[in-house]
Amino acid sequence: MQPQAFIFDLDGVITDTAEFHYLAWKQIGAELGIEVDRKLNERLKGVSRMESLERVLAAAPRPLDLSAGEKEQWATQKNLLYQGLIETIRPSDRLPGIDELLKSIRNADLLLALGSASRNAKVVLERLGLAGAVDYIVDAGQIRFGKPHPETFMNAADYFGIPYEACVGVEDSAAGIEAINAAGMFSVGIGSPDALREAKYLVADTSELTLGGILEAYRGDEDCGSPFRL
Ligand code: B16
Ligand code: MG
Repeated sequence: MQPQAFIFDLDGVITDTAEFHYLAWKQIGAELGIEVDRKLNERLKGVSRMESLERVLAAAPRPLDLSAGEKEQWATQKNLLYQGLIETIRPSDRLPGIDELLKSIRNADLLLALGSASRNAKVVLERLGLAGAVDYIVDAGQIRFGKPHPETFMNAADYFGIPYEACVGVEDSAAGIEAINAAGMFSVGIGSPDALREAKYLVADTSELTLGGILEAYRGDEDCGSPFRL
């Protein structure tokens, strides 16, 4: 089978907003007396704002007994910091290789969707000058179960009306790869084998992504059903 659609994550795949999320959580952590390091940050990638806050709070040296209202305030505070950081985003902030990959997907007449957990996804895509580049944007506000649940990716395939196994999902987070695999789609990971060991096809960074490479791996996965790694 040939894939019919690509579903891209945004943060850490199309642009490096993953770093901005990290900086914002690091600052919130500092205010709460919690160290947010890169190891903890790996576990915040791809998961919702509130779930990220819960994971940060779970790393506190002593339990912090915050009310639901206080948690809301910290999450809002983090989002304000994040929104300040993404104001500078412009088209030149698209990650290496992404323009070429999006163009190849278009030229091959395949469908394109954005499957991000971020409620800021639309704004970021607009600032990158890519709002018109995708056929569909999954609305994170409408998703009941965030990644690693497959709903985000299934939502895009259902919108297109195509089978899940005809979709390729592209992700930088362990939660996202788990979600793609759980949907029965072909998972492409960007990052380290340590963090993304479940990816069916793995590259170290976006500059290594090519449509030809992904299609070859997709067909190889169909033929032998075993994971393909670069
Ligand atoms: P927001 P993605 C995710 O985006 C981020 O990876 C994750 O760190 C963030 O907590 C989540 O979006 C929610 O973002 O606070 O902007 O709604 O990687 O799924 O594109
Ligand atoms: Mg991501």
